[in-house]
This record gives sequence, structure tokens and C-alpha cells, in this order.
Amino acid sequence: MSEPEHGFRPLDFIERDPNEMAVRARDFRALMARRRTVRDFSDRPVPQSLIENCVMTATSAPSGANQQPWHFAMIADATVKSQIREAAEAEERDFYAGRAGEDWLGALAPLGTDADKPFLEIAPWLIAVFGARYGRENGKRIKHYYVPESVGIATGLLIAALHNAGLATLTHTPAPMGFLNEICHRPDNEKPYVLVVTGYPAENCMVPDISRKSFADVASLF
Ligand code: IYR
Repeated sequence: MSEPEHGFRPLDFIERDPNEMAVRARDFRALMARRRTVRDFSDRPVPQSLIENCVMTATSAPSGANQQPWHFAMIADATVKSQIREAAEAEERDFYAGRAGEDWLGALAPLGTDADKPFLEIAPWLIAVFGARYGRENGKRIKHYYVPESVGIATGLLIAALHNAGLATLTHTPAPMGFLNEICHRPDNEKPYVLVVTGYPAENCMVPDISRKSFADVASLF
């Protein structure tokens, strides 16, 4: 290995009993299998500390060259949420009116989505996830590696953390969503990737009656 710029320290690894490992793997699978994307939220408040803890979990994700090329804007302010709803719906109206194209709209039909996004104002929290295309140090551009992959992994951890905490989530991707830079005051080297909507589901919340692919269809063994 080449000479590192930092020292090394012992890994903080928890050795577990194999039976406990099997139980934990099954329990976590069962917990995550119950996650569903939700579009019908309650306005019931959710404490900031809960959201912050879940975002901290997201920031523990691995990233290209440990550059941690992400930013999470946590939004609870009603005025900011209204601005986001207005901008997102404007884009979505164009999208559903034809910009998406027939094939895309056909693929979305089973979800029953449309340009109305009331959840952007109703849900107590929106988390705008940004990826830094490059970094800046003393006015110099620093190249970032594997930005979409790193941000995707972090977002996956965020969704798992929110679900684990007992909240419902929606990964919402109004396209294009450059308006999020302006509303969240993020620099133009940061690209918005996704808006994670979170809170309690509305009472009697319904979700599409769809299923996951069979394990054999999505996994193979060598
Ligand atoms: N952004 C639109 C459309 C949309 C696209 C995909 I791919 C989805 O999985 C769901 C929706 C919207 O949010 O309605």
C-alpha cells in the first residue's frame, strides 16, 4: 500500500454469535420488507432530532475516496415547503402533459400518480438530497468520484433509517429539480438527486397493490 496521509486505527468490529447473526439478518429483512413508498401523509409533527439522527445515519455511508459528496437539506418550514410544492407541480404538469412521453406515462400508470403533489406541504419533513459534482478547497476545484453511486447509497441508508425509526417515506423526483438549489440556497456544483418526503402515513393510507420480483429473478449464485 502507498503511504497514507493519515494514520490507521483498529476497526471497531462487533463479533456476533452465528445464531444471532441469522436472527438479525432475518429480522432486518422482515422489517425492510414492510417498507412501502407512501404518497398520502399525515401532517402529524415529527421531532427534528428524529430526522437529524436518520440523516446522520445517511452520512455514515461509504463514498468514493471518502469524499462524502452529499448535502441533506432538512425542510420543515411551511413557506419553504409551499415554494417546493409550487415549483415541483409546475414541472410535473409539463411532465404529465406530454414531456414524459407515452412509454414513461404507461410505466407509471399502475402507480396512479399525477401532477398534484399535496404531500409536499402536508408531510412534516422534506429532505432534499444533493450530490456535489466537485468539491472546492481554497478556490480550487477538487474532482469527486462516484458521486451518483455515493449519493444513492447514502439515500438508501436514509430511507432504511427513516423506516426503522417508524416513519413512512416517498422518494420523489420532480424533473428537472434545479429549483431546489435556489430554494435551499445550495451552490451550483451541487446537483439535486431526490426529495425524500417523510412523516407518518395518513390514516387509512392506501398503497398500490403491487409485488416485488421473485428472489430468483433478481439474484443468482455462483
Ligand atoms: N416525477 C413524477 C413521475 C414519476 C416518475 C417515476 I420513474 C416514478 O417512479 C414515479 C413518478 C412524479 O413524481 O409524479
